[in-house]
Amino acid sequence: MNISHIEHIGIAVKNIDEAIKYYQNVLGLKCYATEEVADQKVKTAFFMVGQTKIELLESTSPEGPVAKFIEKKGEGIHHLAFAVTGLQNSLDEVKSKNIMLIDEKGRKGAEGLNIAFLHPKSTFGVLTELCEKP
Ligand code: CMX
Repeated sequence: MNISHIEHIGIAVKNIDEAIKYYQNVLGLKCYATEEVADQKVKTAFFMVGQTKIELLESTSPEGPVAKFIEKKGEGIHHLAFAVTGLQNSLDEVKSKNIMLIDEKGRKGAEGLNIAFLHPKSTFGVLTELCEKP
């Protein structure tokens, strides 16, 4: 596994517009992009902090993973994403170590990254994402 840095921290919110105001007006961070990821049923907003991003996530459907997470656990940190080189090799390695994968192969995520998730039941309760620039 070759992790270079924390690519982003995903935070589940009920209302992304209200949350953006907090990050901008209170923390003084700049929202540099927003994007809807239809596949994941989320609207996202991004803030850069050093080389790490904060990704706000609002569900676009009551059936989406973020809506289900908020229903169960409330708003808060939803996932941790690591930047890797060699996404498929990393997934193969993780699988060989008996960690449960949600995605066996990379797929397109926000900002055009190739992404894959590891199941929180295998990763000490933290939904873990591996990302690679295409
Ligand atoms: N962090 C930690 N635990 C989580 C979790 C999360 N984000 N989401 C779910 N869980 C836990 C639940 O609490 C539950 O635990 P218990 O069995 O102890 O109650 C267990 O995982 C199963 O949860 P569930 O509500 O039954 O949900 P599902 O099994 O249907 O799905 C998961 C869970 C993680 C497989 C699903 O949310 C998933 O595939 N996530 C990956 C995709 C995703 O989250 N996309 C949104 C972000 C997209 C982006 O960043 O672009």
